[in-house]
Amino acid sequence: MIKLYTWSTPNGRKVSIALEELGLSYEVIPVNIGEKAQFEPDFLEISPNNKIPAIVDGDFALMESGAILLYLAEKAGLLSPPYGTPDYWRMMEWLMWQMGNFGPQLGQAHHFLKFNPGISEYAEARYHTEAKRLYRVLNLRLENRDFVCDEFTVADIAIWTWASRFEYQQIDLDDYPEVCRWYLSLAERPAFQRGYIVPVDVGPIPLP
Ligand SMILES: N[C@@H](CCC(=O)N[C@@H](CS)C(=O)NCC(=O)O)C(=O)O
Repeated sequence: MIKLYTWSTPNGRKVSIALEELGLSYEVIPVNIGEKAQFEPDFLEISPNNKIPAIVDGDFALMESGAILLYLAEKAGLLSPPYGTPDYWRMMEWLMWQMGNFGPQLGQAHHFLKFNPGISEYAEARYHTEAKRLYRVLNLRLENRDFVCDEFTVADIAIWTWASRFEYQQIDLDDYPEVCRWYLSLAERPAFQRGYIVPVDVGPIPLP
């Protein structure tokens, strides 16, 4: 059974939602990052960068949500096009877009806009502007598409969990109609609803 070390955050939920979508059985080990549990020596053995999520499958430990999503998709043989095909690299492109942009930049928006308002007008404007730019990029990509790639993949899961914090980012999803449609359609999936409340049920999925 896969052990999932996680907390109720966008990066953590990527993995619980993927596990639910893939139908893999897993055991949850909550790592309360608000109480600094990510710095405990036992957890650092599994996740040397002191961040959730991480998994342990047998005696194999893996950190970094993007790597974990690819590992799980490969293990289950689902949510990823065949390795090496153009579709595979398209999925990888959007997964890397999330890991390098629609995650780190939105995380900065959370830091300045939601948790530390008034500390830096410059940083608030910078990350809000960047958040809006990223939503415009995603909106364009989703025109005439049900999913970020031609089929539903782990890239959708990775991007969706960050979009679910639209309120923190001061983003009005109605300004991005294609994103809004895609977001709502995924929010209806039972696996998203089950994975969203792991490890702590903090209430329903936010809806615009
Ligand atoms: N690139 C990493 C980022 C993971 C990450 O930032 N995790 C946050 C929660 S979403 C965390 O554990 N923060 C605790 C800390 O920074 O001490 C991934 O995608 O897994």
